[in-house]
Amino acid sequence: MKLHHDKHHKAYTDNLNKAIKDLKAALDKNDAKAVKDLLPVLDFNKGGYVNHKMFWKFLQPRPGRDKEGYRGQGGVVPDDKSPLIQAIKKQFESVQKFMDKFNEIAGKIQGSGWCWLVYDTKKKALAIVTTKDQDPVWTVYCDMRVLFGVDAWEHAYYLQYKSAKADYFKAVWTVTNWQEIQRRYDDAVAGRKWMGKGDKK
Ligand code: MN3
Repeated sequence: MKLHHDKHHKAYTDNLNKAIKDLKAALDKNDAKAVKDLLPVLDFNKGGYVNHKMFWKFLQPRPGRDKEGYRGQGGVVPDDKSPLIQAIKKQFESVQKFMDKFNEIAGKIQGSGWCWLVYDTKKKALAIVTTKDQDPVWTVYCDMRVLFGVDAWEHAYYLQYKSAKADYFKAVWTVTNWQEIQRRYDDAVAGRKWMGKGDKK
């Protein structure tokens, strides 16, 4: 996870900054071809940047102190008083069944992509959706607000889990930051806007 953050996330950030700089230069020079070539690069790295920025907030150390001395609320599911948990139970029967369904859908992603728990603002319901590569949810599903998501790129799990993708998805739930999902759910249901569509600063 640390390598994932330090190396891959830094690459998206650096590449995004470079693409913005190059695009500005190409626009200054009126170089239409360069602008056209840079737009997908910009999109990809922008998606990688925002998706990962959310992803780190979705994870937290477990309550017991870990190797590096961190302690958090990772994996601690809120109690039944939580409106989020009530919504999950209403729709998926139990938290476990929800997690199983999420892992099942995530496991079906072919190649690179992300699996997301979202709030459908039209249907006023939860949903599990996937996006490919680094596409952010709101560029594909404009009525959906992101509550939680898991990086299903191979670089997210190969170091620790090799090809055991299913084990990685299961392990994510042991460090999931449910408080963050709850906060996002409350904001989405109340219709409170976030900065930059998908993420709150
Ligand atoms: Mn990644």
